[in-house]
Amino acid sequence: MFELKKRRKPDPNPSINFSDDKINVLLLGNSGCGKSTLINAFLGREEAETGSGFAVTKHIEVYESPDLPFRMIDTVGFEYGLFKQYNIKKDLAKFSEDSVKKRETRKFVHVIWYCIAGTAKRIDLDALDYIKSVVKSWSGVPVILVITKSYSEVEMEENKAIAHDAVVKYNTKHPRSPLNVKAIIPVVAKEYEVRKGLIIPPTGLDVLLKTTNDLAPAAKRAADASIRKIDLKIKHDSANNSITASTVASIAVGAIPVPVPDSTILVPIQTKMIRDISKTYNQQKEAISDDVRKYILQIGATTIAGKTLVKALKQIPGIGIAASLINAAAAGAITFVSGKTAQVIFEHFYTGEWDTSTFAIDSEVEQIFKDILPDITDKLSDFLRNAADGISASDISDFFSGLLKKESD
Ligand SMILES: Nc1nc2c(ncn2[C@@H]2O[C@H](COP(=O)(O)OP(=O)(O)OP(=O)(O)O)[C@@H](O)[C@H]2O)c(=O)[nH]1
Ligand SMILES: [Mg+2]
Repeated sequence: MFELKKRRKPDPNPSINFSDDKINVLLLGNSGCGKSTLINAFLGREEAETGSGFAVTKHIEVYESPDLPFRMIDTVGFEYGLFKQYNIKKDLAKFSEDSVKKRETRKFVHVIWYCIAGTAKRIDLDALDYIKSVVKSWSGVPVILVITKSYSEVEMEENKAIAHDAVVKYNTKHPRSPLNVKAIIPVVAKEYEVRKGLIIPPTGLDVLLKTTNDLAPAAKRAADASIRKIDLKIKHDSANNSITASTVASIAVGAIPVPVPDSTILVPIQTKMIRDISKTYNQQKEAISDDVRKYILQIGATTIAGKTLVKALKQIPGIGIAASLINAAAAGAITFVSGKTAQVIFEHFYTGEWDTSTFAIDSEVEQIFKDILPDITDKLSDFLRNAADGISASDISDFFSGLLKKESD
């Protein structure tokens, strides 16, 4: 929608960078499989609570140490019982959403360690599917299957084979959203006493560390790209909300019968809208934002003053709606197009695709406005032409908000 005629090359180095120096590993797995124990092993201290019996870890928690190249995010283990699972999903969704909205780089998920107890001999990869739907940055995030409590060498091989077969089966079943399993690594996080005099020492931690480290650069790039996409969608939707609210307000104002439709009555509404949009894209402090706003208001006012839009709408054959509603629709259209123009400009400034220092405000604002306007007036004309006689201002408002809903689907 709203394709601009003039295409510019995107900047290969977008200005937004989300990740910091460390990557974050999300640990998932059944309760009691040893996630927190594994974390303590890497930290070199007993920081995460561990234990037997009931589920021990109660909250999502981020652990780090200056000596480690990654942070570890401990989670509540899966348990049988849907209520608990629902809570995990909700908590993870919130955790992940905050990471993007609040730029909490400690919470971005770069790599997943999906832990399976070496004694389990079965593996439920569907649990990962379930998590996939809530972890925002998930799009091909690399997964390492960590087989914990791998005390027996015989079982170790057996478990690796079980895990391998499960992944192949899963990916055959889900060809469009395969799991990006990069390695299957058996570990013993803490020494294990089989019997007096027979102690299994920690193993596999070095392999897990190196494998995770090797994945870091690509994982970081992938996470950055997907987070950038999510961030932009949040901003785009928020700008759309400002546009809808202001369009609805303009329609209400435009429907008041006055002899001549006057653009000045729309100025306060549009000013606030454009300010809000510039703020959404963090552009409110940029000197250019004031000028962009002025030019948009000016071109909007000229369009109304020219009355070409009102005339065009009145000339729709067979249209039987009141003149005040035509004015309302025109007012809505101008505010809508003004908002979209602001959104296009500030969004491109935000992503770094357009450079503010070379942006020729006077000509470009007008060009973008004029690129968007015909598409909207065409759709509006179609809508009015097909509208029933009893159409009201709120139907016109619904038409405009419907355009934005279609866009986000
Ligand atoms: N000796 C030994 N014990 C382990 C190992 N891994 C886990 N355990 C034991 O298994 C039990 C459960 O471990 P936790 O680390 O608490 O398991 P968790 O996955 O964090 O469990 P939840 O927090 O309930 O999800 C504890 O008693 C641990 O001491 C290991 O490598 N060696
Ligand atoms: Mg735990």
